[in-house]
Amino acid sequence: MTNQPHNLEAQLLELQQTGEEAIASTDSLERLEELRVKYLGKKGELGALLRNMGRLSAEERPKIGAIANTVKEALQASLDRQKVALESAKIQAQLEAETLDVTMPGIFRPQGRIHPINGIIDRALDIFVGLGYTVAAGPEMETDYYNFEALNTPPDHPARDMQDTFYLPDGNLLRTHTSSVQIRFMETEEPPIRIVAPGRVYRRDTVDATHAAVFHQIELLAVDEGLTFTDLKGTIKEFLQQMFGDLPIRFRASYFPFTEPSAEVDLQWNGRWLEVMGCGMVDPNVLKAVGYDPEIYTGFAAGFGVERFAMVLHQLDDIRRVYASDLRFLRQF
Ligand code: 2U9
Repeated sequence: MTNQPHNLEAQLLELQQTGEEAIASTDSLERLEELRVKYLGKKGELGALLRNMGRLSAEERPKIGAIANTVKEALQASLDRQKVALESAKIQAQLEAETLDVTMPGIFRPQGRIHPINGIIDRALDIFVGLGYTVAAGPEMETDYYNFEALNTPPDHPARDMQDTFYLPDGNLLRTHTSSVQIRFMETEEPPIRIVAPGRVYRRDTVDATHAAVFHQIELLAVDEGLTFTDLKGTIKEFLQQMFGDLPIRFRASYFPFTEPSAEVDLQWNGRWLEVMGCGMVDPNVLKAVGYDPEIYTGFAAGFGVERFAMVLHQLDDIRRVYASDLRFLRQF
């Protein structure tokens, strides 16, 4: 009989007890809110019990009303307590999860280094950029035209031999020098030009301690009105001084199909003359091939092998070691 005072009082006290137990054992703030609605909400259990109060006698009503108030306050107090407890547990868990244990060992990240070949390329390009040159690049697979024909290299020249050049099945080839880059550049640009072309080149050499089938070259080219062999010598002297220090150099007459006159450059290193570069005035036929008028323009060019520079500067006796990926060796640079 729900409308009897003692019964209602007992029901209120029971509601308080089960409510307090349920609230104390909640483990989430969402569940706690559900319990608040269940007990104290508009359509909650406490409200449902109190709707029966109208049937009570005038003297019973304030007594039950007072009990209902204490039940409501007790449940609200438990909800508040549990809310504070759950919120602080949540913050505590978050703090623990985000704690940084400074005594843990660190993560090992091996330190990278610039490869000795790239180190030389970087230094050389820096020097030429300082002299006003722009860096140019082009494809490693080339046509016969860009690698040989435009460079005044006659069809019977030994460099064109199957023994010396890697030909591809489609008739193209792997460039044997970066000069093809300069030809492509001159085809689209007008003088004055100052460019430096670094890159991989391929030769069908016998591989030994000082020769590789793939190596790196840097070539420079300047074309302008009135350039002379003196400009070439001055440029090379400045470059070699910045690269190796102030050592004696000498120019020896030589021959290349794409330069005339041509020279090789020797550097006195530890008392011995070492050949370090080739150079010359751009052959008028090369200028003609790209549509420059050789009566107006002259040019100078030079080239060197990066591996050879690396061997001299780092005192290496076998170039194959820089490509062997042996970190004990590479870490020395
Ligand atoms: C154009 C015209 C001329 C580039 C030059 C050399 C001389 C030279 C070698 C050095 C050692 C290649 O790495 S190596 O084997 N190079 O001796 N190179 S003149 O002459 C050019 C380049 C581009 C249009």
